[in-house]
Amino acid sequence: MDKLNEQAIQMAYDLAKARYAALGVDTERALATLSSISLSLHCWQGDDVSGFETSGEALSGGIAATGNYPGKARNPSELRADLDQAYRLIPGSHRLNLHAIYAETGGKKVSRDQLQPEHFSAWVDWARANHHGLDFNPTLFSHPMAASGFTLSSYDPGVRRFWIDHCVACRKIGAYFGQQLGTPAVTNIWIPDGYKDTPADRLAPRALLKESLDQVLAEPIDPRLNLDAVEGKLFGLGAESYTVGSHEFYLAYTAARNAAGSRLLLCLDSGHFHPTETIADKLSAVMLTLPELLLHVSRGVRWDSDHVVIYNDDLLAITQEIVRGNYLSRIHIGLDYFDASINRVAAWVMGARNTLHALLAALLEPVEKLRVAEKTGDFTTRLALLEEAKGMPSGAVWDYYCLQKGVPVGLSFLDPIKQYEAKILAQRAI
Ligand code: RNT
Ligand code: ZN
Repeated sequence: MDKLNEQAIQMAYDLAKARYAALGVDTERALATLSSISLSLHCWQGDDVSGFETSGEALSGGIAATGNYPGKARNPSELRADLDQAYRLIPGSHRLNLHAIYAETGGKKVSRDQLQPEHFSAWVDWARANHHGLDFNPTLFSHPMAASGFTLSSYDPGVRRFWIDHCVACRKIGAYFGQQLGTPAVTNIWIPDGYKDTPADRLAPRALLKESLDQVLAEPIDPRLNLDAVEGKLFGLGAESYTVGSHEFYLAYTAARNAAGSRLLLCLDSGHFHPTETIADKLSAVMLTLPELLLHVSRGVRWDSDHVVIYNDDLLAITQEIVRGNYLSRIHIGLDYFDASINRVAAWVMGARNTLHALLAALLEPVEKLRVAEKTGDFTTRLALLEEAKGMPSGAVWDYYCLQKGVPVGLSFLDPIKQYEAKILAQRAI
């Protein structure tokens, strides 16, 4: 970045700052808040949800990464190098979200119900050195024990036992992350269980799931080390007619557990509802009762397709709700998509930058003025303010933020990615 551009960015920011000040919005305060937000980047964007298990089962569970862009990470050090490259281009300090299949077992086959903290010690060393908090997920798919399409809700007690033990092992690994890194891990359980066709019994698998979850969560863990979350869903590929772990199931389950004094987060994935249904309106509905939430920010196109998160109205509606509701300290924000048709590092960077930019736009809203207009019944002013906000120069504030944080401004984030692709990714055999 040459001097002239820096000056131009500074000048554009100064003008933007004055425009926002006229609306009663303090850009410096917005930037300070933005700087305190840590997104959890999903490790699985880097290798199409493959993981490093020696058996290397194909991706299952009704999710799919499509595309065959060259250069996917083939081992933990490649994945970490790709992540390092991504984090260098994202302003701020951010977390990493790991899945159990990213364990490093030194070439030894370790059954998922036997996973130990030591199998993640290299991730912890890397996270510590780079100031990333870690989050975690048991992997209840891509495995022979999930071949029937059922895991924690299977009619087979042996299958349930295996997955309960896996989830228990994962909570301990989450606590180890929290203890090693001084920031609690959010350990999120998502199961693929469901039927392709109309079930005769919708209740029995849910009763089994409830029983299994009760066992998984039986042992309390210090919330300063690990926080548990459960993620519902509407349908999966091959589970179009019935999903055991539906949104309502987990909403009721988390509400009941929290009411009984144990902390459990509900996870809302923005791709897990009907295509015209968005999660923005759900936040205020659940945050009155639930203490904390986990978000999986994703983008469904026609179905739960996990496209790269873009700066669109859906994303803005989510970030506006987070900011307007003052939920930043109670909502953990993670990304969740997997696109194998474009450069995978760029996919991480764009999704993260878009999410941060949308959070900034929300932080720059004239919230107080909007509230007054609404409360006094002045809906004309409310509409005018909302429309005005759309044209305000949040991009100039965003550019200045990137400059301040020492990351590329604007499209120049692509240059290092193209160089990395030519130098590193292109050398990897498919
Ligand atoms: C699947 C869920 C889940 C996964 C990851 C890989 O529909 O969204 O969060 O994407 O666990
Ligand atoms: Zn998800």
